Amino acid sequence: MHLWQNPKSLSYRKLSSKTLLPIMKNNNDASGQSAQNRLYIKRGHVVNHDGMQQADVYIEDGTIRYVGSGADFVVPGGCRTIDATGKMLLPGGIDPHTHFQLEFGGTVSVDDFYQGTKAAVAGGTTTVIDFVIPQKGESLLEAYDTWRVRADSKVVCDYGLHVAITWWSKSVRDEMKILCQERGVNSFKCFMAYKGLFQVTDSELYEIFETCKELGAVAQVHAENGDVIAKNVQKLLEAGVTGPEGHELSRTEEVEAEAVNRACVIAHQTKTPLYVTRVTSKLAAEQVSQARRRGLLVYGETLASSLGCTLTNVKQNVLPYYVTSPPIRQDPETPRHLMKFLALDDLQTTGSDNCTFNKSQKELGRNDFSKIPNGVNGVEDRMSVVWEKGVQTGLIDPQRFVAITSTNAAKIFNLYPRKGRIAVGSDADILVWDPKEVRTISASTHHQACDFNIFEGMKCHGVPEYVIVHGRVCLENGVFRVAEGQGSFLETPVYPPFVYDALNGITDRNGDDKSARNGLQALDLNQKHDVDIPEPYALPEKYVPGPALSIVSGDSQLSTPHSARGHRPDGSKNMQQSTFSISEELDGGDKRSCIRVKNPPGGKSSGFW
Ligand code: URQ
Ligand code: ZN
Repeated sequence: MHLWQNPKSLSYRKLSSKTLLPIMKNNNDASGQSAQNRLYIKRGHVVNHDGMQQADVYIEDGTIRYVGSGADFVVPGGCRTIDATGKMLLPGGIDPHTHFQLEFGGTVSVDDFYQGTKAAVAGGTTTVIDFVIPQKGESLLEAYDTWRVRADSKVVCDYGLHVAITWWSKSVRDEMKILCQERGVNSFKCFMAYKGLFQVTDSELYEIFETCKELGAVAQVHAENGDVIAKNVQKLLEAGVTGPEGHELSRTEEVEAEAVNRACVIAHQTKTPLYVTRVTSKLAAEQVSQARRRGLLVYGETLASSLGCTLTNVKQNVLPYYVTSPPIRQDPETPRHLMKFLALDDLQTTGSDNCTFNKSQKELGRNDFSKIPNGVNGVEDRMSVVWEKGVQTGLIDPQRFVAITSTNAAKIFNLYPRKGRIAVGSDADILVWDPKEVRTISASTHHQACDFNIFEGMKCHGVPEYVIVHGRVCLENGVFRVAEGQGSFLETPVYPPFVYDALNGITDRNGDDKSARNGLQALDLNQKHDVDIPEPYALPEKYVPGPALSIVSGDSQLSTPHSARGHRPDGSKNMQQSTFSISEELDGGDKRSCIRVKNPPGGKSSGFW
């Protein structure tokens, strides 16, 4: 039995490759929140990646049980109600790229799994995917156990794990198979940089990608040319350039773009779906765009740091605090270009790569920029930064915001529709989002553990008024209610349909045409001064509830909506019909654990029957 597999944590049931929905531990945990297991959010503007609808949402035992106009729903007793009039309801953010408590550069990143996930929740992110990074020569399974022990007792929201492949051998290949088939891992990252530390060769990349394809896993890359960087660092230091400006000089945009293209070619040669992490420059984003447009199955991620910052006006004395790889760029146009690539679906996801170090730790590179620990904050700031740079500028609408901050990551890493959607049967990870509220980002108020914030002073529209995690109100008007360990490890099953169906030329699970550009603006990438950018999206003035939202299609594992039962076929309301919810086991069992009858026409219910 592994370190973390004590009875308290999780009972793993073998995941069939068909199982879409990760298995979660029950919700009656230590946080004391299970008493409040019913929540009704009324009159909100529900936004999913593929539609917006004014509707009420009912949550019970951490799962969404009803989405609809409310006309056919009687709020059960003991239920808390939140009035979301004038606010949006968004799926909780999913950050596919964090590094909590990472040993790196001779030190350890200061956000651990408690502080880091607490900061995530504070900013509206309710699921994170962190990286197991074994040292060269270290067993992947042992490294995985180490991360589980660090995380399971601390996380305040659900989390998954990618695994980095920092060296290559038959034993690594064998352990990848175990990780996929028995540990709930479905993605592996290769570093093309950090020569001598994490970097692998092209032929190793080729074989690792082949193994990912055989396992139904997603191959990821950190794309920079590590050999060129090593030479540049040596040359800069020898020329006496030891300050932090040497970091970006040693790894310019073309050093990133070359590696992105090389990774796309190797993935195409091995017919492996590829996820390019943290694209930071226009040149690199163009490589992803061109690869996708020539039919390669490549997904691109960019970061809050690249969307919200440039080095243009950063003073020399604070430059070390902005050191991350690939670098935050000099070009002031970069944030807008990257947001346009997201608007055009040339890039699909936004992450944070939250790997925070305090100023004192960054001083380790005082006399040699290559010794500055790489990494910056972002896990708490991402949602507001993306809203400000995307929706507030008119480049994307709220649906696209949901896609790039939540749904696309859920689909690529096979957490959808349990995560990344507001629909019956999905986890109740929901934000009551105020698009008009403005907040100023600052290290003096953030929840990240670091003593510096790269977005210091940035004003952002778009603030979570409530953050609901598994049906628990964890953040309410700035007041936090979280408990260490209330989150769970999320198994990410192999063969994500969104990826592997597409690889086999099938449209994705929802029947969306892979090339569908729903909700996207038709922007001209090269037009310098966009003249026809629409006004920023604004909520309709009048509240006109629409019909119930479409239920997640085709998955019998999700509970059926009661509203369908509240009316006769001719649509008239059946007044004899009691209003009830079915608490069905979401793992697809056809048994009904209970039918709760609430306030039937004859009076109070006795509870279950
Ligand atoms: O490179 C990574 O992803 C890790 C080591 C975090 N640091 C960074 O600069 N991105
Ligand atoms: Zn990273």
